[in-house]
Amino acid sequence: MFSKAIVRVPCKNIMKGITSANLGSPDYHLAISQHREYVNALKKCGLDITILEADDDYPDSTFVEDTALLTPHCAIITNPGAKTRKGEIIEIKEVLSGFYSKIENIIEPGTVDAGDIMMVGSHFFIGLSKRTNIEGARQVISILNRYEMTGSIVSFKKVLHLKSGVAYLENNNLVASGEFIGKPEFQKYNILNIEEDESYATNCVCINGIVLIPKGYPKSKSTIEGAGYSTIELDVSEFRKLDGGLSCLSLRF
Ligand code: CIR
Repeated sequence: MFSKAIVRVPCKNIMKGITSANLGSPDYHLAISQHREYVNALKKCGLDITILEADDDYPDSTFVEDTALLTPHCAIITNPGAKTRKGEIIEIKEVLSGFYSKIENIIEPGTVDAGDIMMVGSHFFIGLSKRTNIEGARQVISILNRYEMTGSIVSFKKVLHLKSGVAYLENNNLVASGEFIGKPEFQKYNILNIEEDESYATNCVCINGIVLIPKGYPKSKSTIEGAGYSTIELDVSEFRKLDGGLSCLSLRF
């Protein structure tokens, strides 16, 4: 169960965020209202929310998920792979020190975006990507081992982050699309297959039994509801324009 989340309000410079999507520039005001709805949904899932102020120095700073891996035993502050995002960790570390007595750090030459890390109980799958390198993944695993948790490495080719293509919904259910569906390491889970034309919906988040899903993906909604979950649909069009999605917008713990 999660009881808390940390989010950061999108900043005015959000249109300068990193993107590979060809969907145009995000609208700041729409992003603000979509973010407000996101926070309301987290509250409906029973979470106490810490809302950090917008930070114009970091256009991508609303995607707080990438800055830390939160485990039941420690927080691991990442070293984000993109140069323009590295400074995001400074304030996140301060905020997390109010919640965690054990704080660990990923250090150069290791880089990690926590969007590449999926928690399944006390095991963590770590995707190697343009943002997370092998050295960063090894540092994460060695920290996890010190706290009696485990980690393993997953390689992939097509998406930005591991959790762009796979999401664990608890109870052995795993949402997956594209190259992740056939991965040997995921075959022990009940795979809920997201079709290629709805692959963006793979980035959903299960919070205390409720699944937040992006609005506009009806086949994925019915697949997830068919597995017994209630869902909350949220419009995240402005975050999608920056390759971001539902999981990226919060740190849940
Ligand atoms: C970036 O490229 O870093 C941001 N524009 C999007 C980050 C999305 N984060 C995530 O998937 N965890």
